Amino acid sequence: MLDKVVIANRGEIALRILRACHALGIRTVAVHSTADRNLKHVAMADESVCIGPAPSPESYLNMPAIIAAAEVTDAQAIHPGYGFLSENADFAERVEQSGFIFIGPRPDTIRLMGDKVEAIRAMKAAGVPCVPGSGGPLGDDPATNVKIAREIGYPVIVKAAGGGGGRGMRVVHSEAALVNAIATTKAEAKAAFGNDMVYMEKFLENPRHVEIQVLADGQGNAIHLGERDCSMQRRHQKVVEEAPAPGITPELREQIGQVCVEACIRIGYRGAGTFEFLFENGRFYFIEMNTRIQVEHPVTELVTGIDLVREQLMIAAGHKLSIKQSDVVLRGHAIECRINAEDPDTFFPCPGLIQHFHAPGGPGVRVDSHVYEGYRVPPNYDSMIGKLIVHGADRAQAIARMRVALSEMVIDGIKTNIPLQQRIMADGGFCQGGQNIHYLEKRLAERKEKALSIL
Ligand code: MV4
Repeated sequence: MLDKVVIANRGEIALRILRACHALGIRTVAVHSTADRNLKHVAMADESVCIGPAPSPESYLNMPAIIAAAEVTDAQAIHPGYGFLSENADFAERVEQSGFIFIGPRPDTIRLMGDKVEAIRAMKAAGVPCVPGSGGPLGDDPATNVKIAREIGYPVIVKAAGGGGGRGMRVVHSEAALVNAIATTKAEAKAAFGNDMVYMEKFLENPRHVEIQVLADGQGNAIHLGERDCSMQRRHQKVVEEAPAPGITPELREQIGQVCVEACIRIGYRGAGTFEFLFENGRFYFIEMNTRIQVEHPVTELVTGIDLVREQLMIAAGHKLSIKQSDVVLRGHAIECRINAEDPDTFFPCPGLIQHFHAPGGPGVRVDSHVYEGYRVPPNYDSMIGKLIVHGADRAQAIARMRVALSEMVIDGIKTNIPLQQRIMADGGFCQGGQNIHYLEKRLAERKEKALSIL
């Protein structure tokens, strides 16, 4: 087993990684910015190293500082968590070149998935169903691009190869707007990602976001852990996630899951990974692959009973997968509400001092959070301060447990989105299940209209 791991992240995921390490008897090194000296996992880690000032580029994105921390503490491996350097192929490469284990896929795999055109090409070749599209980068000839769009059929979406997660894309509804839209998207992509390559897909108007979790050992073995529905989102930020996805039959799950497993084996995938799909009219369309542990991984853990971070550590230590596909049995239903330090109506971030904190509890309730009474949420980072995750025998019980848990949770001193989560758990459309990616934003827009008409 590994004997010492550097946790190259902060907040709840740093604490989550620390817990998985300690449960395996692995010692931990917390690396943190000057603003994060009081993080819970820093106090709990065997060792800690300050790697720079508050701004992320100088601390959590500072590759030499993180690798130096691994050197001075004589650690063996680096866990990048999510965000920050987690999907940076150059970082993974530098970690390996410095003689450490990067807890994640091989650098080449990260690089492949970071180029969305190449990722789609590889997945299509591996038999994964993709959105009808250009099947490669768009060239400079307007007539050719007009022809491609005609064949796909409007509306189409132009996406940056270097984008992902909703950055660098533009919907085009008519031929008149196409050539300009491609030029604008290319210019934006060049400025944002230093890469002006763009591609085209059929724009799916009302899809759900359904993703498949996989584990692979890079030694020829891979399994899938079913799906998560992440359609409840606002501005590409997920708000609520759940597993399983409402309405996905066991047959459909096994079919798409097996396709993902075969793709993992084909590309020699190693570690935890997520295949992101749009799901519309009963069909899956691959859009991107995430090569990291994801924020919403706990809903999969609760329905499968598998500790995903433990598995990441075991795979990084060189073990073969110990779980067979037939061992993976989904039980009940899990829901995660992201808890953000933000105004529940305006979504404006609200950092500050937490004066009172009470975590909910009871059967099937899990709180993944680093915050505590007296903790000051710094203004420098993402506003997510924790996740409330519940498990129930079925979706109705999970919702009931989430309502109780949200009502028990006390975070005083700062504004949080708990009131928003309570409204979602009371919403008829959410309770029905299976809403598409536009549902939450539509409901929020309606609510805003009503508030304005009163004033
Ligand atoms: C799409 C799409 C419709 N059709 N691609 C947004 C995030 C990025 N991962 C891909 N995204 C989308 N790609 C086609 N061909 C709609 C979205 C999209 C979306 C996807 C998942 C979750 C939320 C979303 C919100 C808006 C748009």
